[in-house]
Amino acid sequence: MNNGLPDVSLAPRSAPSAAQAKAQAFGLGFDLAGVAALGAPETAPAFDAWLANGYAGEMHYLERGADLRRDARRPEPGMRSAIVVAMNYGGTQPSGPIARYARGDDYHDVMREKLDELGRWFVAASSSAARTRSYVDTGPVLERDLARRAGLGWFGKNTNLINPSLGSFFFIGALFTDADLETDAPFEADRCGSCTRCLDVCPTQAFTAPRTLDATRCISYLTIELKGEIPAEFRTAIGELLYGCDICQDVCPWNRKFSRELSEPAFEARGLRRLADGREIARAVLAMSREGYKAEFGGSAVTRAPLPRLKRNAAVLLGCAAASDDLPALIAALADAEPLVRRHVAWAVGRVRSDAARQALLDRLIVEPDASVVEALRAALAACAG
Ligand code: B12
Ligand code: SF4
Ligand code: SF4
Repeated sequence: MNNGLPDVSLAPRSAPSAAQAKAQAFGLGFDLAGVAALGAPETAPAFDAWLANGYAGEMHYLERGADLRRDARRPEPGMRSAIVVAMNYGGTQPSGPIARYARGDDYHDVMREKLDELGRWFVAASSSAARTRSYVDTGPVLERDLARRAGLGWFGKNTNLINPSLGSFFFIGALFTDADLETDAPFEADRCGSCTRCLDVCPTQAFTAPRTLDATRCISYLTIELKGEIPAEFRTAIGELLYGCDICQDVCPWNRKFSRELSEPAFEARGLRRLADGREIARAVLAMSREGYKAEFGGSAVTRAPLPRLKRNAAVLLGCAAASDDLPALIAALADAEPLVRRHVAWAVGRVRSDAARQALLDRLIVEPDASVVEALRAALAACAG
């Protein structure tokens, strides 16, 4: 029927171009932007093999969402392309006890807000109802795969995505849309060459091969994701690290040359996270109340580890330092409410190997109600004597 009006239902639907979407992304403060068509990731078999080898450890959500991760069209049916973005988090900041990515405001919130804004702009600039959805490690998506396909970089041997003009100290995010946008060429080159610095430096030898990480050995996993006991074999390798690990990125020549200054104020380090002295932070954490924890770490990525897990890490850090100056803080923490914390504190006290340390372990042994902590106290006493 022709009533003189244009037939809107048959009019071609128009959406912003890929170039306009990327320009908008840069305007919002993203450092890199590219477009990829959604589909089955080429690296899905590598992901499957990784799961089958048990390298995900306790990160069961990866296994649960595996089927969705195997095809980027599955998390939200009808979506067709993704504007993939990256945001620098300041690789020139000195390395320290808290990994760089977790020192400022939580990147999920910061990036999500910007991506949602990009989404609102995209919908408003489309001629008919368009759908978008933001992801920043907030859905079952293989983000590094998507980012490589959008041309943002290559998979380094340390598994991080590296961009030739930014290095690897950046976050990845994506805005899925139901529009067919012009795609960028995938990043095909491997610029690692014969370098193996990251593989050689890893303190826990967590790489089973180039580009394959056994997360259950990785300090990032051990200090953030692992809920229970840090296995004894890894404790001394953790050294000065309290939360996360940047070591295999610090040594990367691409980061040494191309890391950028922090430009996003939200990622600037706050409070204790500004400190370079791991022992000072660890002592403060060990003495922290729930309220203190919320005030100090609320709104940051550190809250991925609840307070007892963070105290466990603090005990391991102080145990690695094995300094008698830290003994008062450790002795106070032998009375912590959580057996998990007390077990790790007992280990740390044992590492100090002094008469005062031995006496503190004996004093606690008399009153300790938990059998698992009693066992840890006895092992620590044996270490003290040895
Ligand atoms: C689980 C997870 C972890 C785990 C496991 C990491 C790992 N390497 O597997 C742990 C807790 C250890 C971790 C640590 C870190 N993480 Co993390 N993590 C994730 C998460 C949620 C899923 C990653 C995953 O699926 N792992 C399974 C493996 C198989 O996949 P993959 O690591 O992505 O590897 C892909 C490629 O390398 C390739 N591949 C793998 N093997 C092979 C082999 C060959 C031969 C080839 C060609 C390709 C290939 O295929 C894989 C699948 O696409 C992503 C967010 C997301 N939704 O994707 C963030 C993410 C990967 N993490 C990130 C960050 C920042 C970190 C840390 C730097 C934090 C820190 N400072 O402590 C460290 C880095 C440690 C490291 N060397 O990777 C960023 C990485 C940004 C970047 N530039 O790459 C992401 C993308 C989060 C984000 N939105 O920004 N992380
Ligand atoms: S993040 Fe640290 S522990 Fe994990 S693979 Fe890299 S160097 Fe090893
Ligand atoms: S350190 Fe060397 S091998 Fe490792 S990711 Fe960087 S360039 Fe690649």
